[in-house]
Amino acid sequence: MDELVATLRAARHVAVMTGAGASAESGIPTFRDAMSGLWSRFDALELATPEAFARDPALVWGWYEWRRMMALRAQPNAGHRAIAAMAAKVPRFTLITQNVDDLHERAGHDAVLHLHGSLHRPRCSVCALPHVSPPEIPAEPRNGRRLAPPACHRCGGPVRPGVVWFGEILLERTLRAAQLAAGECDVFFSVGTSSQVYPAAQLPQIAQHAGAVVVQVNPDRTALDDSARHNLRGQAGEILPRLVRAAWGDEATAAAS
Ligand code: BJW
Ligand code: ZN
Repeated sequence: MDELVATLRAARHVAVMTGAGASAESGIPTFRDAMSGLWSRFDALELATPEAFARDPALVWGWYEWRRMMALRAQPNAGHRAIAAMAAKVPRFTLITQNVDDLHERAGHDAVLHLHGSLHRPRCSVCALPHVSPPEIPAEPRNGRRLAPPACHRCGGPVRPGVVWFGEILLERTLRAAQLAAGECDVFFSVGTSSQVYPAAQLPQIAQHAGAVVVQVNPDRTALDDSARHNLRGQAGEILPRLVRAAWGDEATAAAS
């Protein structure tokens, strides 16, 4: 920890990339443990594809509505708040997430690079018109229910979740900005991701090749273990507040809570 604390205090640009593990302590299941209750008969990786939506839109839309309701009811956790506290302490900070919830924004970030899109920006699957629904009170998540997607207000096509599925291209300007930050930062954190999905999994490699110190926060081993300079083994909500306190003192985390 001492070496890392000194590196962090001297850093001019810190980049953090989060994955599903960062939201796990807010009660949102990780992607690879994702299916609980009635959804456990499905494979999450098979629902997150354009082919699944084309085959059975109500199945896929129902699953995403279940997850959207869970995300609306969840609150940012100590890990999200520690990342916000770190952002306030370093001269330049870039936050990249693979997550489709808005818990980083609700912890205080206004410029999050959402590599895989958002649960809260549905659009027409035919003409791409953003779909605006009336304000709502988040309902009890409906586990395992099929639900017909709404129809587009312009062309009547089925509305789809505003996320990036397997085989789809990431938004170019978002990916570019993330790659640029990875290549320019002094310290790159990979938090709560299994590092299996590309091109996100390339970002710590870009950072390392450009000379940054790569830090991983994860209770389990991942594909990144061998190349990360520091493997902080544990939950993001415990490790990150401890690290921020060690680097900048108690008031740094108090300001973010
Ligand atoms: C904790 C914790 C706690 C628990 N604290 N940690 C190059 C090589 C090989 C294949 C490809 C390649 N380039 C592209 C591909 C194909 C594909 C891909 O990567 N496949 C791999 C599986 C091999 N990629 C794509 O298709 C991408 N598109 C693309 O590249 O276009 C060009 C192209 C297309 C086709 C061929 C070639 C090029 C798009 C990828 C989109 C991924 N989309 C999803 C769904 C998003 C919407 C949704 O949420 O439903 O994104 S899939 C899913 O995985 C989701 C996640 O964001 C993503 C990553 O998952 P993550 O975050 O790592 O979650 P988990 O569950 O895997 O891990 C959680 C971790 O947390 C674990 O390690 C726990 O231990 C840890 N944890 N509690 C800290 N408290
Ligand atoms: Zn349309």
